[in-house]
Amino acid sequence: MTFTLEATSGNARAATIETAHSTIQTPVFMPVGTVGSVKSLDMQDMAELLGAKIILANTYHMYLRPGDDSVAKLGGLHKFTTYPNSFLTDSGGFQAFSLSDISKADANGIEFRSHIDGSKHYFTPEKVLDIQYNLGSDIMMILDDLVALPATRERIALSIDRTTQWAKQSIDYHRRKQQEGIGVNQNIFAIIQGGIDKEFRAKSATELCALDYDGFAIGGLSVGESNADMYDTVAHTLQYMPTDKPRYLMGVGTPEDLIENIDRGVDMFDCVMPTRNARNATLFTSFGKINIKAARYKYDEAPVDDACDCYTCRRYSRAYLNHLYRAKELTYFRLASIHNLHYYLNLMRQAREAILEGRWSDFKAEFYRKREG
Ligand code: PRF
Ligand code: ZN
Repeated sequence: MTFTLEATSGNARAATIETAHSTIQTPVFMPVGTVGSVKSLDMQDMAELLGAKIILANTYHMYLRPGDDSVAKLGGLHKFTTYPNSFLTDSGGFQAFSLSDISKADANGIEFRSHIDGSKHYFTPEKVLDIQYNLGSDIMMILDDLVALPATRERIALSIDRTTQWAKQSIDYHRRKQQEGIGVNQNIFAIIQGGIDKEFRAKSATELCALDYDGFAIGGLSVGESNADMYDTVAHTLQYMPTDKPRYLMGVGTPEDLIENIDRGVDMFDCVMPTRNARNATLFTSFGKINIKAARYKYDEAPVDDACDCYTCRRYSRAYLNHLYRAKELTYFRLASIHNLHYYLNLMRQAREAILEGRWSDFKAEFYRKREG
């Protein structure tokens, strides 16, 4: 993977990441394709969605179903799904923690029960990399230890120490595997933890960023803390992260969250919000969110957003989407997801242009002004 920083405007960055499968221009939003599919869309839709050069898939889900060995037999994620661009795979730690009824971390890994059939499994730092070698993702995330908040300082300290220990094991294992010819074109990112505590974040970031990773993520945020706490923690943590590698904020967020964190120097994001909100009738527009199921749209022949040139807005009215939603028509999910993802990807593209042209702070001001208007 190569990372080329092209411009900064304030702390905001525009860069290009080159993987074996695509050229990714940052800031980038990665649509979530948990099980190798962005919900309600197919890979042709993804190809037509502007600038979608990377999708996030989940190790946890693909391991449980259809099984990473099955995906390997079918030629890996790219061949199996036909998506030609990049995949980033999350490690499974977060999903085991949030989806499993029972999950228990110890010094060596995480034990959890499948949310599908209740069967017992154990993830270690090495095991989640083996799964990701089978999947063939372009960017692999390492196993991290998450704690449910609120937690004691002792428990957070333990989480950081464990995450660092696992990060050392993971990078050693990966470099060893690469020497054996496995995962040669695959990149690996570490995940900084530490809650909203400044000392813990500094410690976690310093320890992890000393290791030979291809990029670094900030994890453990957007888990119920205030926006102000999230933004402060990101700004603080970024100080300890290298400027010549990608910086990824996991599981974030709203359009405002993206703008605020680009403003602080984050390059990569992922979130279920555009696709999940689409399915729940919440559509993003340049003037804020709208609830497409509301009665006021029943006879509204305008597109969702006049300023949007997505497939859905070019073709269909608010009235039609309102009807499809109320009738629970399956087509609604696709059209709404296309619009919301287009909104997110277009926002990133415009942000990038503004950074490249040195007018980031004007762009940010304009973003907020349109929402007030
Ligand atoms: N760790 C991992 N995946 C994640 C997170 C994390 O902390 C988050 C935090 N919101 C989202 N996805 N491995
Ligand atoms: Zn649209």
